[in-house]
Amino acid sequence: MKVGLFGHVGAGKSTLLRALAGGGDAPAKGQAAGVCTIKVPDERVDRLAGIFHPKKTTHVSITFQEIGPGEGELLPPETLAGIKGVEVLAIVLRGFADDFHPEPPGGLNPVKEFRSIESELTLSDYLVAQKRIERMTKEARRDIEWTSLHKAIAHLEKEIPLRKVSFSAEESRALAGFRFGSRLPLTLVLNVGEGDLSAEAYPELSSVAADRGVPLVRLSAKIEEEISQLSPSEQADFLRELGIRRAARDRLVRGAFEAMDFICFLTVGEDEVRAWNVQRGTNAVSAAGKIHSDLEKGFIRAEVIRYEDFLRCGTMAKAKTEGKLRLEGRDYVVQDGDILHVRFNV
Ligand SMILES: Nc1nc2c(ncn2[C@@H]2O[C@H](COP(=O)(O)OP(=O)(O)OP(=O)(O)O)[C@@H](O)[C@H]2O)c(=O)[nH]1
Ligand SMILES: [Mg+2]
Repeated sequence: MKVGLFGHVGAGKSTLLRALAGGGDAPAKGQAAGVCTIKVPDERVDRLAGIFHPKKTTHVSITFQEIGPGEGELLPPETLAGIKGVEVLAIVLRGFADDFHPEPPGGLNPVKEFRSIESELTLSDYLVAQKRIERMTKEARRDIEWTSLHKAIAHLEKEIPLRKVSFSAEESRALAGFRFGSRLPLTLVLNVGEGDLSAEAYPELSSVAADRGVPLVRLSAKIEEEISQLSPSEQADFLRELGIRRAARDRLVRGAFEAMDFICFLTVGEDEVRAWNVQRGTNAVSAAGKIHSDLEKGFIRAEVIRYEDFLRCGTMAKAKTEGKLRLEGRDYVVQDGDILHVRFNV
């Protein structure tokens, strides 16, 4: 999964990226946009690896990429190009000020900042759709792309981001090539000052996030960067001292998962213990296809056991005698924490 860190100049994107990368060098101001790939922390994978001692253990991985800045009337082409390459946007909003970074004229206003970014994305999509419609009109094309674009532009005109519009599978396919920015799932990141970590600074932003149905992560990028440079045990102590329950990395990953509506299922064995991410509602046969196309083509059944049930039983054999190992068909909807073993025949 690829997450774009997007936001206004100086919101703290690079600082956050360094925190996610666990220290090290990230691009300085004005240099090429930085990227970092991290393993999604998952205790279930670690515990299963402890039981199966596999040759290989694989976590889900997420790539974070800095995109930006997004300031001004229109998004510059290089910013748009960055947005097109990601699956989720994490919008970093500035909520801190100190001696070196004084408040801008008019004061800090993360809600306003978010609204302006949202309308930039919507406007940019509007222009793309409009241009394409003009072209299609000249060519007298009236296909599914044409009707889908009209549906899109009717909402964009009212400044409704495409994220909020439900398109049929056919319409989605017709629009996929445009990679509209306002269609991307969002997570908001409020970068607060060190003193605002415990208090709920900018409560209005919580209402806006709830209203939009997008996750909101509150953090101090600067503190998180400092934490990321400590040893794991020091990190735990420091987090406890500051009253932070989880490091930014965990919370941002969660936010991205929530925005994408992703769940994780697991596969186990002597060769590999692995976590896989799929969209909630994915059926067993599509989940099998994520592992390997042969498993989808030759799918017979999936043996499924809940992670918790397996831990309680300790072995697959015991789980079977206790009736915890189920046989499921192609249409079974995979749940978060399912351990899957696909029976197939090709
Ligand atoms: N006090 C404080 N300063 C911060 C925090 N986060 C970032 N800064 C500072 O704000 C400045 C800008 O941060 P960056 O991370 O470079 O911001 P950016 O969003 O990458 O900025 P551009 O790449 O120029 O768009 C740096 O000097 C940071 O040290 C924070 O949580 N608290
Ligand atoms: Mg930067």
